Amino acid sequence: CKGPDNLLSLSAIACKEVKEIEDLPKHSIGCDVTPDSIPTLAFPSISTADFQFNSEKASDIMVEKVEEFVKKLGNARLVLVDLSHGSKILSLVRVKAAQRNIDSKKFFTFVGDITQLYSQGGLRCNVIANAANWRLKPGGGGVNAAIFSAAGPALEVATKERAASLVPGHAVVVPLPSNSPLYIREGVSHIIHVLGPNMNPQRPNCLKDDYIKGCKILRDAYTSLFDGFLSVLR
Ligand code: AR6
Repeated sequence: CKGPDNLLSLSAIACKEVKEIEDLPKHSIGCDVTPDSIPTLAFPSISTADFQFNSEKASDIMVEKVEEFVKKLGNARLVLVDLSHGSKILSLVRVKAAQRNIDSKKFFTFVGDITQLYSQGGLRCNVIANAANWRLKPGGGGVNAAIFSAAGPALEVATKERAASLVPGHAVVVPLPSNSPLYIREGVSHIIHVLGPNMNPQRPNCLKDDYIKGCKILRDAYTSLFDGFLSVLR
């Protein structure tokens, strides 16, 4: 913190800020201080809102899969995103990731809209995941509606070129055309659509509380999502 006298108070303030950032707990919100160039996958919690999958079970599976994949990431990182500070899934995952000593530079949580991570949150993510529906159609609410709406018609066209539909437990990587607002504004180059298990009787392929099948499908969904991200890195 040494420097010319006239800069002393400024550098003291800067040092205090750095200290406060260093003091942030692991897996806390606001870890947006790392450089923009790090390849990053931002993903929502698959199946835990509209698809009504149990959050405790989902957080166990997510953290288990994150632990498996962080070893394969090189300098890349994974970020779990949700809209609110009160998010139950974010709290559960933070605790479980810390218990397993997962490197908080490689995996952390972030509060924000997944379609505005750079413009509103300062967090650059070149790949974002979508909790999709089996038809790979826009709308329907949740993160799917937000991503299709923010990406514009270019995403629907690009998605159709890659796949007509998705089976639960699978993901499809879609390169985002450079004229998409999400590419231009947020720097997103790929969307990975993932279809998780559904426990909501109002939605297709409901598993009717069969958590044996459901847990397997959710594991497969995260494997397929993270494999998709690794394929983008290659
Ligand atoms: N940014 C960040 N996180 C979000 C956003 C957003 N804009 N919107 C929702 N979340 P959901 P699912 C969080 O319901 O349970 C759709 O209708 C949300 O708080 O989007 O897999 C599709 O068409 C939750 O933590 O996905 C499918 O039919 C997480 O994203 C169905 O929902 C996932 O919530 C998929 O249901």
